[in-house]
Amino acid sequence: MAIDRKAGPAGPRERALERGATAVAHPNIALIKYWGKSDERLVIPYVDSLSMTLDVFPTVTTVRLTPGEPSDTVSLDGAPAVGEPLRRVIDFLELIRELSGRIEPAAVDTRNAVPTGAGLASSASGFAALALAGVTAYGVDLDATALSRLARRGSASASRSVFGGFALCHAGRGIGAAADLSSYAEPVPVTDFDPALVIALVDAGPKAVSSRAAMRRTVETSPLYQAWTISSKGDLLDMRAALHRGDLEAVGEIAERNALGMHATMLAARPAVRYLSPGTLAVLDSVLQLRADGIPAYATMDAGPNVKVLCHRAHADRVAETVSGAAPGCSTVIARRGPGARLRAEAEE
Ligand code: 2P0
Repeated sequence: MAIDRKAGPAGPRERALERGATAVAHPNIALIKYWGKSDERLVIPYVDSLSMTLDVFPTVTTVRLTPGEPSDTVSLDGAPAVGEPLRRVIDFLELIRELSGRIEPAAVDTRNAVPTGAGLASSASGFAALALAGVTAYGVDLDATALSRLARRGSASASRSVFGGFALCHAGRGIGAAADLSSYAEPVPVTDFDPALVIALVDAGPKAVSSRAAMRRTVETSPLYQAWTISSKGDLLDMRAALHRGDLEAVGEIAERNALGMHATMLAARPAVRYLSPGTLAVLDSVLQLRADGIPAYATMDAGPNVKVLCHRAHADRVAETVSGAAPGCSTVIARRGPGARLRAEAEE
């Protein structure tokens, strides 16, 4: 919605525009993965995905309009952003400016409590926070669905971080504008399920291949890709039922097979994309050992070597201890389900 730009004394909304807006969002981990786009420009996923938003590693982003400045400025973890990250933020601000009818550039300050680019979903929390801070700073009113759809244009996984708890991102139906309109996330109501997710940081360095490039290569060259998209549909149905029952063993088994299947598609790409390191495999072995010892624990991996282990909260410390001993230098963080993106009150700043 365009805001009123008539001259006159500044109202509360104009004052808010001058101050800017700060939003907080958390990463999410997909239990049913998104991998591959049917439209790269519009960021339309080929498959539905379902995730749990975490209560750790928030991103805090402030967007402030800077009338009179020649261009947008972006600070990422205290340093000026350059190259691809800068371009992605500017392109995203351009979408918000189109919605707002305003043309002023903006200053963006974003801080991640998680290593950027290490397969720990910093783009999910990053674009969810940027979407909310950005629309607020530019005076655009969006409902949660529209905000999720907008966040998707930054990064498909960001559409899910708009919501807390569990969220389902719909793959787009049709092409072009129809696909854009039909691809967004929505909350999945899950009442009696509050597991722990033990994040095993095998290697927090930046990844060798961006997930964007890796998924393109997988879609274009992997003979296993289509088969995985088909099996993923069944996984999603099974996952929804398992979440509804609060059945940790079933949720874990489905999440693990879905993630391993996704990595199989990448390993079959030409050339192969391999995010799983020796440390990853050592952690996976320790998860199997935990299960053999009677502790329900299940692994999922994203576009990086780190492993996220789903387990009962009562077992989280034992699981963390076991997996951190499995690989040299491996550290762990215990997460639970966390909140959706929210604006931060001035008093908190
Ligand atoms: C996911 N991942 O569902 C999957 C599983 C990684 C593996 O979404 O290209 O940063 O910006 O839409 O969202 C990571 O990719 O990719 C991701 P883009 P994104 O969480």
